[in-house]
Parts: sequence; structure tokens; C-alpha cells
Amino acid sequence: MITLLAGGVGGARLLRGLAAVVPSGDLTVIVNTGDDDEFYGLAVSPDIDTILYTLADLAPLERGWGIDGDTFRVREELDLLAGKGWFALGDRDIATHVYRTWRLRQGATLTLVTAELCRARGIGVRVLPMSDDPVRTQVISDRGVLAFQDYLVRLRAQPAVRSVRYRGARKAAPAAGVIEAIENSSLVVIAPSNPFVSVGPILALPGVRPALARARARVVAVSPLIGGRAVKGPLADMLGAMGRKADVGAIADFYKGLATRLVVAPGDRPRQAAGRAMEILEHDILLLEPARARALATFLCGPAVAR
Ligand code: FO1
Repeated sequence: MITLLAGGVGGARLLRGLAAVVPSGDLTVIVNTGDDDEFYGLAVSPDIDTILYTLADLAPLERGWGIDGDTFRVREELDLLAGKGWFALGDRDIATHVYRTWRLRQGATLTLVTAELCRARGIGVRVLPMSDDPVRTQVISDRGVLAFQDYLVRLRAQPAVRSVRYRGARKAAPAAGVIEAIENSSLVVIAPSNPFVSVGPILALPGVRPALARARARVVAVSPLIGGRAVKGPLADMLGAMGRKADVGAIADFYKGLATRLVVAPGDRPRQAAGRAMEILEHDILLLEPARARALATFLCGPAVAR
């Protein structure tokens, strides 16, 4: 069994590579739900949907989220009725949110609804929300406390981030199967997702850090930075605003004690690697094309990493 801890686009791209080299019955992905939000009364889980659409071959390769070629007629009508919106919901994407909102209102858990969405789209990989309880990532910034989508999309990640917090995480429980997946996997991969806002919410859930620490000899993280820059999203700016250098040393520090290996881009090996309790491995980690995601997945499942 291989388990991936993932956020949105970066995690989905690596998962697509893993799904090409690992039998789907042996693959579990634990997905961040800290980005979840409500729009027009609809329950939206952006990272879960990005993972599902990527596995169903529906996601646009470059943009990463939503359904490729989707139309926006409902959204245009809603702008007429409710004023201009800032979160682009496509017509086919809205069907996912209507279905999820409808089933949650019937009392189904997010885990069950996600399994139903996987079945409907022919997805064999086990997709586990990190929790069935509400956890919301908040960004403490120079523009005050912001809900995550407000920060990332409405304000285009412009506010300077001081810190991040995960409202509800302490009271939330990891979803059924999350801790067991970490404990029973021969390899746990932490995806090249933003450690603060995509992986951080998963780590904030009671029991997850201790489970990873116990399993750390089998845990490998993939750097979300290449040459000090994030492939996608605000990580480099976040690190800067927090007074940290945007380099793989900061990533190694974040995962110290939870992973024993860190895969970085060729040439990104940190100079003071000796001082870190992590083995640094170099490999191409730019996953834009599926072939490169498959190559990294093969490397992760190969003898250099998987014990
Ligand atoms: N990101 C944007 O930058 N602009 C959008 O309008 C937008 C809409 C959207 C709708 C559904 C969905 O699942 C994701 C969407 N995203 C959008 C991406 C989303 O904000 C991020 O992918 C995650 O929250 C970060 O991983």
C-alpha cells in the first residue's frame, strides 16, 4: 500500500503519476479539506475535486482545477442575480457541488460522498478526505484574518502572510482510515503541496503527526520549491513574509521528524544538508507533463526510496 498526503494541483499531478505505476487498489490519497468553503450555499471542496477531476482525466493540465472545457452559464446568471462573483464555478463543476451539498444534507459524511463521486467517475484509487469534521485554513495577514479562498483567489495571494491557522483542527478527528493508511503503508509520500496551507491542515489533526513520526522511516516528502520558487501558488512569498528563506532547507525543517527523505530538484541540494536529519535525494520534480509525473512516481516506488 502506498499513501499520498496531498493538497491541490501539485498533489494531483504526482497522484496521476503514482496511479499510472501503482495498482489503484494499493493507492490511497489523504486530501486536504482546509480549503473547503461554501459558495451560493454549495459545499465546495477544491482539493478533493482537483484530485477527482485529475484522476478522471477531466482536469485542465495547466490550470489544474475545475473541468477542462467547462462552460459558465450558471455563473453568468448568478452574477446577474447576486452581483459579480470572484470564484469561477463551471456548470459541470457545479453538478459536483450540488451532489455533495445534497448528500451532506441527507447526513452522509464527506468520506462517503467522496467515495460516491469516485465510483460515479470510475476512480479506483481510495480518496480520503483528511477529516469529516470542518477544518478551515485561515491566513493571518497584513489585511487581517482571511478565509483561504478569500486570500488566494479574491485577493490573488497579495496580502503578506504572517501565519496560518487551521480553525477546528483541534476538535476534528482524522477521517476513518487516515491513521491506518499511514501505519499500514510501505511508503507514505508527502506531495509537493504547500506545507503551510495544503499539508499543514492534515498534520494539524490529532494523531496524524505522531503516526507520521512513528512511520518516518517510510515517509518521503517531495519539495514544492524548485530553485527557490514554487511551481504554483504563493509558497515562496509566504516563506518570505514569514522571514524564512524560500529554499529546500525550510522544507526540510518543516518535515523534520515526520519524514526521513526529501526529494529535491537537481541542483537544489541544500549545502548544510549534513546538519539535517533527512536524506536528500535529487530527481526531476516538475510534474507538468504526465510522463514526468510517472518518472517521479517510478523513482519513489523504486529501490532508491521504497525500502
Ligand atoms: N482558483 C482560482 O484562482 N480562481 C478561481 O476562480 C477558482 C475557482 C475554483 C473552483 C472550484 C475549484 O475546485 C477550485 C477553484 N480554484 C480557483 C482553485 C482553488 O482555489 C485552489 O485550487 C485550491 O483551493 C488550492 O489548492
